[in-house]
Amino acid sequence: MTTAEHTLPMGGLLATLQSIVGSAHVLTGDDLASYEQDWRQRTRGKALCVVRPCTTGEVARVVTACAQAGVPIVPQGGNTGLVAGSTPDASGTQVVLSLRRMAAVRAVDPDNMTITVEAGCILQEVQAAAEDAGFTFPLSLGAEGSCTIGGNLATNAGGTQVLRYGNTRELCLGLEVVTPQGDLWDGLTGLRKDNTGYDLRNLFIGSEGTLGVITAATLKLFPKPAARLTAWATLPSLENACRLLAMAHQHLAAGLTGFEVMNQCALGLVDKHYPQLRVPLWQQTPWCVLIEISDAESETHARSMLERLLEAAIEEGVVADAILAENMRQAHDLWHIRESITLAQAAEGLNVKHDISIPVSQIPAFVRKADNALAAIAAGVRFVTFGHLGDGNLHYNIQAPAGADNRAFVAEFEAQISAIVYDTVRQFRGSISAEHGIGELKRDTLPQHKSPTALALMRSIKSAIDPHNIMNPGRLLSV
Ligand code: FAD
Ligand code: 2HG
Ligand code: ZN
Repeated sequence: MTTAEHTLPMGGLLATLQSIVGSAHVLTGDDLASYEQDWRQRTRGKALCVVRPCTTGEVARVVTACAQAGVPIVPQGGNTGLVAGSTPDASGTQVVLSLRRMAAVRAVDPDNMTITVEAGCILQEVQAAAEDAGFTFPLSLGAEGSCTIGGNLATNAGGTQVLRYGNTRELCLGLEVVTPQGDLWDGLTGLRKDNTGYDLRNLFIGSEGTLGVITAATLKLFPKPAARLTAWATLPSLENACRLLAMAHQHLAAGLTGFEVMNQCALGLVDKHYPQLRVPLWQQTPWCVLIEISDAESETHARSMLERLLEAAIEEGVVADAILAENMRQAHDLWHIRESITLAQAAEGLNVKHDISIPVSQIPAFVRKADNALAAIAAGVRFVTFGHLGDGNLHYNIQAPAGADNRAFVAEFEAQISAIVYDTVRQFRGSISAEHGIGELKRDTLPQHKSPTALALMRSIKSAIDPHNIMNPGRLLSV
C-alpha cells in the first residue's frame, strides 16, 4: 500500500473545497486549536484546513477532491475520543473533515422502532429525539453532551448501559457511508435480518475513520421503562463487587441496566476537584458500586426488587452499606459523580489510561496482580480503578504519586507501566481496548496483542477499501 502523496497544488484543493462547502466552511489559519488538540491533551496536530460539509453529497465531493489530490482526511465528530484518533498529525497536510454541521434527525419510524440520524448529531440530541417520540435510545456516556453519533459508531462506543443493550454496534441497523473514493454506500436500512454476504455495516462500525466517512445511521429504539432506580453501595473488596454483580443478575434479570464500580482513589479525586457533588460514603470502604434497574411495571415494583437485592447483599456481608436514590434528581446526582471521574482525573493532571476487558470472574485477580507489579516499579503510584464491571470493562488508570510532576511521571513511566498492564491483560486473555479504540496512542501496542493472522486480515481489508491510505492514516494500523 502506498502512503498518500500530493498530486495537486494545495491552493487548488482549498479552492475546490471552498467551492463545494462555501468558503465560510473551510477553516484555515492559527485558530484551529479545538480541532487540532485531542481531548486528553496528549497530542497537538496541524491541519491543512478544516472542512465542514452539511450534506452527504458535499461529503462525497470533498472526499473525491481530497482523494484526487492525494490528501489524507481525518474524520472528526465531537473530538472527545480518548486515544488520539480524531486530530490531524503535525505535518500540516491533512484535512480535518468535521461532521458537526450534519446534525439532522432524518426520520423516526415508531412501528419499526428506529430513528435515522446524521453523523454529526450530538448523542444527547439523539436521546432527546428518541424521548420525544416516546422511546429510549440507551447509549449513554459521560461525553454525551458533546460526542456525535458518527464518532460513537466509528469507535463502537460502550458506556453505562451496555450490560442490557449492548455497544453502539448492537444499537445500529443501517449505515450511510462515503467511501475513500468518494462513492456513496447507502446501507441505511432498518432491517433486523439481512444475511446477504459480508457485513459491511459491522466493518465500518469500530473502524475509527480508517475505512470511510459515516454520514448517517439508522438506530434501534427501545420502549421507555416505566421506572428507573439507582442505588449506591459500599463494599470491602472487588471480590464482593463481583459477588454483588452475580446477585444483581439473579435478582433483577433483564431489569439490570447498569453496574459500575469505583475505587476510593477515583472517588477521592471527584471529591477533591468537585466537592459540590458531595460523594456519598466514599471514605467508608475501598470500593463503591452504582446499580441501575429499569422496570417495565412500576416504580413500586422496581423499588421492592432493588430493596430485596440490597437486603440480601447486606445480610450475606457482601455489601457494607447502601443508599437508594429517592427520586430522579438524586439518581442523576449519583450518576453525575460516576461520570465526573474522567474530568477529575484530568483536573488532577496528565495520567496513563488503560481501557481493558477481562472476564468478570478474573477481575479481582487481575487487579491484585497488576497493582502489585506497578507498586514495585513506581512507589506511591495512585490506582484510579473504575468502570463498567457488568461488562468486565475496567478503566485501570494510573496517576502519578500525590505531589509529583504529572507530565514528567508520564514521560518516565508510561511505557513501562503500560507494558506491565497489557502483559497482565494478556495473561488473563483480556483485551487492551474494551471501548475507546486504538487511535494513535495504542497503534504500536496493537501488534503485540493481535495474532499475525488477524493483523494481516485487517491490513488486507484496509488496503482493499482504501488502497491509497487516504482515510485517517496512522490510526489503528501503522500500515
Ligand atoms: P471523535 O473523537 O471526533 O472521533 C473518534 C474517532 O472516530 C476518530 O478516529 C475519528 O476519525 C472517527 N470518526 C468520528 N466521526 C466519524 C465519522 N462520521 N465517520 C468516520 N469516522 C469518524 N467512550 C466510551 O466508549 N464509553 C464511555 O463511557 C466514554 N466516556 C467518556 C467520557 C468522557 C468525559 C470523555 C471525554 C470521553 C468518553 N468516551 C467514552 C470516549 C468518547 O466519547 C467516545 O469514543 C465517542 O464515541 C467519540 O465520539 P466523538 O464524536 O467525539 O468522536
Ligand atoms: C468512562 O467510562 C469513560 O467514564 C472514560 O470510558 C474512562 O477516563 C476514562 O478512562
Ligand atoms: Zn467507559
